[in-house]
Amino acid sequence: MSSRLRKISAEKRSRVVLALDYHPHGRDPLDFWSSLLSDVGDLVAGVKLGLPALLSAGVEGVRELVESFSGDVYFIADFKLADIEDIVRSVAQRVLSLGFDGAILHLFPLCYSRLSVREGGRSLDLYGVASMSCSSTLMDAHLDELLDYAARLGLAGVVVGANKPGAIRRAREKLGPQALILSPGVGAQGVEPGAAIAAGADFEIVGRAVVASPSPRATLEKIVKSHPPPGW
Ligand code: O7M
Repeated sequence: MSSRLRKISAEKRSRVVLALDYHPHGRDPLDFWSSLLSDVGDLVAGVKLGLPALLSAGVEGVRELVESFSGDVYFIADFKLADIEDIVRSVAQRVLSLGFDGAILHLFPLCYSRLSVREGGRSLDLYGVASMSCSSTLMDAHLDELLDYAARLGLAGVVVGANKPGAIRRAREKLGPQALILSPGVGAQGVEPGAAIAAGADFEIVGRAVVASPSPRATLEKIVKSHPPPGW
């Protein structure tokens, strides 16, 4: 359960998590993402940074971006962690020290028993990948097991591809109203904005449709309008 993500989402009336993976060739990535967030930060509840951001902006660049905007943006580290519990916990701990609010891990290793990550008064929200937006039949064949595992671990939520409305509905059925469902695949991967929310997701993760758009703000405004306002 993430009260901070819900709170920011309610204040901004946005169900968008912006994925910052892409930056135009020849543009300094940190510069580009900073000016993009200055322009559209009021329209996004969360920002997701993964290996593409880490490899192009470096750890200090990522720290700077998070520090600059974390006042009213919820930051999720998407390194899709998949390892033994000690390693996942130690990476997650460093992710929390970088200022992130949440982190994404893979569930399929089934290696974890207790993963609470805290520092000072802060704790890291963890999200498990339950179903991907590619046609991964292996994971989808084990959807119920992955969802049961996410529930046993008491995760804040799960990631389920926006192109898989049946899996979104199943995740909601099994995890209940408190778990957050984040759905990628909207825009560049072909799913219409609003489709995942209509199936029961809480947030749509959008990357290139906004970040590579000639008018990111107008594109985001359209996406935000396609969603029912958050009811929390
Ligand atoms: O909107 P896009 O296609 O430019 O970006 C989609 C983002 O969502 C990108 O950051 C991917 O890593 C991520 N994503 C998927 O596209 N599919 C998945 O199944 C899972 C993710 C994801 O975010 O996993 C945590």
